Amino acid sequence: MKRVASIQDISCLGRCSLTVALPVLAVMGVECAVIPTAVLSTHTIFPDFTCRDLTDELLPIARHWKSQKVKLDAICSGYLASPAQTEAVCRVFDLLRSEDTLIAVDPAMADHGRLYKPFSPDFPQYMKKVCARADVLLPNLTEACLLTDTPYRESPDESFVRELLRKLSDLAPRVVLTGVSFDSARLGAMSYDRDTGLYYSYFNEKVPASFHGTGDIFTATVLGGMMQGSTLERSMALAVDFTLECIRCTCADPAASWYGVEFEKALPWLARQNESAER
Ligand code: PXL
Repeated sequence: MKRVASIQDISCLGRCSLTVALPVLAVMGVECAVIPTAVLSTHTIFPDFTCRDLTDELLPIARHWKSQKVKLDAICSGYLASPAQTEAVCRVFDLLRSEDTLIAVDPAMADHGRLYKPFSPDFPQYMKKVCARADVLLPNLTEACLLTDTPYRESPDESFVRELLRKLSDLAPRVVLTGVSFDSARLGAMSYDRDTGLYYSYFNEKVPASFHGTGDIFTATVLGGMMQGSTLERSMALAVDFTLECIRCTCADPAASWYGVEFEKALPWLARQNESAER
């Protein structure tokens, strides 16, 4: 069985980060070890959330695993609570990776043109160093603009997105941009491989609703797909389809946007994809 380590926070309420990565990877038949970066009462979109930063625990956990000769097929980082934590995560990658460990980074720090509340404007400079360790980098459009010092555009055209992907590939050899849409009917993702120079895009239906935590679901699904032996491109297509499935399951509830998508209802769909992949 493949084993990945997921480095991100536990938001106790609001379906995101570890509380979605764990079930998604479990359904995909992948063991998910965790290095929690912080414990928050809720994700940071709720007002007055509490946060206990766990920066001091990250390296001790990694050193203990190293002493136990733990083998990791992948290490994936997501939401990090502070600049100091970005440096600790770089050291965790260096300590725990072996030659065939895939490093995936979701620079979960911004959306809809803005940094998340807790971060100061210089945070992307710190996050860039984490991204530079990645084999696969998975930002959304806002994060991609911040990482490449590109002014944010709400409705980018294809040439803008291609140029953004190319700039991102200065940080990591394979990049996947999420939340790509060139018209009102379709939404998906676009990738670029620096070594082959190939772009790939995959779209599905665009549902006119926005939910918190969908990026975390997308990243966990891409990682799960790759651990199942699929290519990055196939894993990305699966992640687009699964994220849409989660959104479809959620649309009926008008109060859902802060509580994250009702991915629990879509997990059986994801499990069925494993069966067809095995056949
Ligand atoms: O979904 C990204 C995310 C993860 N963790 C926390 C967040 C967010 C986005 O706001 O606040 C704590």
